[in-house]
Amino acid sequence: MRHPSLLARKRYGPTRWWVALLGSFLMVLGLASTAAYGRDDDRATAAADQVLTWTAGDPIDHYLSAPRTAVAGPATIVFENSAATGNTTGMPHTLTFGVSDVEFNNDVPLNILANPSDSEGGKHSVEVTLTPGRYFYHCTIPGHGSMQGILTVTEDSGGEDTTAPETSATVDGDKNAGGAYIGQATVTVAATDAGSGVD
Ligand SMILES: [Cu+2]
Repeated sequence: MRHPSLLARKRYGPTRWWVALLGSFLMVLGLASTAAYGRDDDRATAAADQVLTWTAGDPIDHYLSAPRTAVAGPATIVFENSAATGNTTGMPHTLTFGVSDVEFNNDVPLNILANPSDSEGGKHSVEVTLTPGRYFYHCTIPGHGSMQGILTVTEDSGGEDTTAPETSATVDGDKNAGGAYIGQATVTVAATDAGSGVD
């Protein structure tokens, strides 16, 4: 976890000088904050690790579980129709993505047939690349027409950090009766960002 904080401590002479310098410090701080936005490599990698799992069992009118949403990019699709997911009858099912309806994404020709006694024990994994939009999936076994649903895929934001860092600037020194600093004053600026840290 990156947890840097920008901490600057400087001493300046005449009051009017450090006021100008404080301004330039805050400008630099602002630029650094902007640089801290943008893609976070750790989270971009995490998106490639997404695993989407469908399960099926004895019912012929619905999957036992199915994801509703996913993030665009690489994904591992797991379809399990096994004794472990409650299949006691040996009923086969498919997880099939539609590729012919213009209303939906047609770029992933997924078609997995699984049953508890197949070579994989009913649990299959396939690597795919999803694009933003909606995928229609269904089971193609005759009589299983109600086994269907929609997977909605959203744009990968890349873990973009849209929250600005928290910044502060404090002045420390002796003041006169009018509140103006006398002689030297110390300016401390700091910035923290709980999300991506501060560069
Ligand atoms: Cu089925």
